Amino acid sequence: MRMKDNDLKKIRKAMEKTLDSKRYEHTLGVAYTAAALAMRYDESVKNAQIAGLLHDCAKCMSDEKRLSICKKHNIGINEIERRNPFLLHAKVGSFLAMDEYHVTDPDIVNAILNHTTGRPGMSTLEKIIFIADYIEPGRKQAPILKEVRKLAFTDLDETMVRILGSTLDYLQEGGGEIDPMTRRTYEYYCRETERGTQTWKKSH
Ligand code: DGI
Ligand code: FE
Ligand code: FE
Repeated sequence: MRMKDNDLKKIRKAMEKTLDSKRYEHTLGVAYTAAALAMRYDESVKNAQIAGLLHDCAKCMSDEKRLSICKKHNIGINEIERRNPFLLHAKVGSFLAMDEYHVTDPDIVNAILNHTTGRPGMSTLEKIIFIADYIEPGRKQAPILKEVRKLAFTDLDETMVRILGSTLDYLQEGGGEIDPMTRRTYEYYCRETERGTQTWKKSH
């Protein structure tokens, strides 16, 4: 599909086509929530919408397809990703954002790339997408949702700590394999918020 990287309407239509309806609804929720956070934190509202719309663009395809895209385009896969190929939807999504949807802004590409595990030293846009993904109106389950929905509009770094701590707990309890990046991101934002080595680390 030919489009300029700022063509919101075309990106939305493309997502409606490529995603299933549940994921498309989630995508719209993330885009609007990211836009609201961008208003709050003086970021580009348009970039937040583009990144929000595209963040899960590689979600509705088979693991085989994600792996074959990586192979074809020499995108490196680590051991964790090989064992948990769903994690690749972020990496493959950031590739497709550039290759298929003609996004050139590296901050938008990084926001898609790092939306699942985060990374130490995220940009404001990266944090906005990570957080919007978690708090968008369609999300229902997470026990800390009410609290972080409010906190997101007060302090992004504190919100990162709360979300990552809860995700690590969830993975620990459910036996999910933890990507070292998820833990590194958590520890980084604990330090950033000067809460030291705190709750999650203490108990594990
Ligand atoms: O794609 P979404 O469902 O909208 O959201 P996402 O890309 O943030 O993925 C959420 C899932 O990713 C959630 O179930 C927790 C999981 N996750 C986050 N960090 C890790 C992880 N899963 C594993 N196995 N390891 C991680 O480090
Ligand atoms: Fe995702
Ligand atoms: Fe998502």
